[in-house]
Amino acid sequence: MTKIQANPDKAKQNRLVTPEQVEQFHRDGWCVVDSLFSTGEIDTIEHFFEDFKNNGLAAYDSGDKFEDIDPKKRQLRAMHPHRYSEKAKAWGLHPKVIEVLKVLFGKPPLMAQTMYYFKPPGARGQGMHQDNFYLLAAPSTCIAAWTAIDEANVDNGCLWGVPESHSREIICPKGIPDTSWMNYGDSHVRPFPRSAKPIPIPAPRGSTMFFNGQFIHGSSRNRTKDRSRRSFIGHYVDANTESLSVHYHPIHDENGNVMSRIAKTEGGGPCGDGVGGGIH
Ligand SMILES: O=C(O)CCC(=O)C(=O)O
Repeated sequence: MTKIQANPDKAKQNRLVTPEQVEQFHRDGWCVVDSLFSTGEIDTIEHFFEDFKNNGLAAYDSGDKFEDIDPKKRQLRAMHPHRYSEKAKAWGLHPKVIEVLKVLFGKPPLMAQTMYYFKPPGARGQGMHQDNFYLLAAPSTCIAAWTAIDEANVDNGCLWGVPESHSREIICPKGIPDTSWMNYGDSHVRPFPRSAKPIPIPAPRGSTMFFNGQFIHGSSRNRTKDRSRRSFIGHYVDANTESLSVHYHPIHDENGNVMSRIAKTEGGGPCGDGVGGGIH
């Protein structure tokens, strides 16, 4: 795998992300950037998805409808909403998010996926994983831009991540999955490395967390009785990407054009067929 290279000159020229945030991204695997979306845009996204959940589309996990999913058992999330709505596509390609991704990748980004997590009170967490186990972007990796629609903290199920884990290769699963909440085994990261210590990463409403596709992360259960933990997420690859899992095509450039030259990986990548490369 080609690692994402830090480019200090590009970082200095940019006003949306500080050199310290860029340094943290390259050192720890993530950084949180405030206010790329305006308050009005966050309100609009929130209202859009409150309507979206009532539109009867089979746009959720496994092609199910919103009402088919029990959030205590499965992730309640719209999958690829940009394929259904030009508005969701425009939020995925938000110029300020694209600008920050250019600095972090050091190259123009391409959009491979969007998601919207509803995570209502009581909803389960998500096991620890590395995104590029699923996306299989090659020769480099992907970056996630995860925007908090509600303030996210330990109580309502914020993200947790393992500092510096992005310098690892993709971990291939061994043994039997453990399916308890925020377990370290219901994903591909098993056995969970003893040296890896996840920390909570709280995020204010409207802030965007960027993280590397090798970064080990997951999220905790929403333990509140009255607060959702909603988030809008985009996954991106860089313009030099040669191949990507078939599940993430079509891929869009920053102007929304489809990039058809990128090969579709049908198998499971480094962990073998039937293991990696699925929908994430
Ligand atoms: O928002 C969450 O709970 C998990 C999101 C996630 O794992 C991702 O975007 O890769």
